[in-house]
This record gives sequence, structure tokens and C-alpha cells, in this order.
Amino acid sequence: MERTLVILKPDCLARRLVGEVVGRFEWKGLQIVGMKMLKISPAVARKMYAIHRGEEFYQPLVRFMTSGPVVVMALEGKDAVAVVRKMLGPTFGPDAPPGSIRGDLGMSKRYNLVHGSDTRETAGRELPLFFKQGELLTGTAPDFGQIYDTTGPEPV
Ligand code: 3AN
Repeated sequence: MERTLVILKPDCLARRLVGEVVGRFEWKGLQIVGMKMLKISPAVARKMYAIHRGEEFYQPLVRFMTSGPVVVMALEGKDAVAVVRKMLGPTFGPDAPPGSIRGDLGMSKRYNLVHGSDTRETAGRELPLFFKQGELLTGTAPDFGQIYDTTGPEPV
């Protein structure tokens, strides 16, 4: 099973949308294998967004991500990275279609509520920034056989 990192950003907490967003991931059938609330340090934010260094939005982005508490989650499921990205929608609310998290809940071209790792490799890099070895749940969720068809060799 694939794992991805999701961050409910400071605007998501400030607007009291944590329950709404976490609910959507649960309803979808993704399993929460790790979850904590914390404040991201500037060093971690800079590491996460190193690829954007030099962009004009880099400083405001680091400032925003460190401006208040966030909730970080590790979600697990088949193709979890791509499924979460699809649920988030395009980067900013005004461009995102209704039905997506950003499309339903956001209006800003800077505050976009939720981060999701963009590839499997990125997830592998980002998860250890927030979760230590051994902190994430292992094993099979009790409802696994209702979420997927498990009668064959591979869950479908
Ligand atoms: P996404 O969150 O959809 O993966 P990325 O990976 O392109 O978007 O960018 C990472 C973060 O950088 C975004 N979540 C957003 O907060 C910020 N960002 C990206 N592009 C811009 C932009 N043109 N102006 C302002 N902020 C941006």
C-alpha cells in the first residue's frame, strides 16, 4: 500500500475546517496511519519547499506555512498519492473544480488549505520530516475488506 503526506495548512485550522477535510479522506477510504498537530519550523518549511527557492512566492509561502499550527497526516491506500492530489484539485481554489477540497473550500491564490505530496518519491522524502520510524501504524485496517475487493491475489 502506498503512503502520502498531507498537511492541513494554517488557514485550514484557522477556518475550523479540520473535521471537514479529515472526514473527506476518511469517507474516501484512505486510512489514517499517522496524525499530529504542530507548528512547522522555518528550517523544515525551507526544506519542504526548497524546489521553489528563488520564486517570488517562496518567502510568503514559508511565512504562511510557519504562521500557525498545522495538522500533518500520513494517509495510506492504493495509489494514495494520486488519489489525494485528485481530491485536493488544482493548486488554488479559484481554479479548482467544485467537488475538490480546494474547489469547494477556498478562494485564495496563496492560502490553499491542504498540501499533498506530489509523487511517491516526494512522499518518501516528506513523511520522515514529520514522522519518526515506528510512529506510523502498520498492519491491515479492520475494514480493509469492505474498502477493497480482497478475494483475489491483490486488493482491487
Ligand atoms: P501543489 O500544492 O498543488 O502541489 P506546488 O507543488 O506547485 O502546488 O506548489 C507548492 C506550494 O507552493 C503550493 N501549495 C502553493 O502554496 C505555493 N505556490 C505554488 N505556486 C505558487 C504561485 N504561483 N504563487 C503563490 N504560491 C504558489
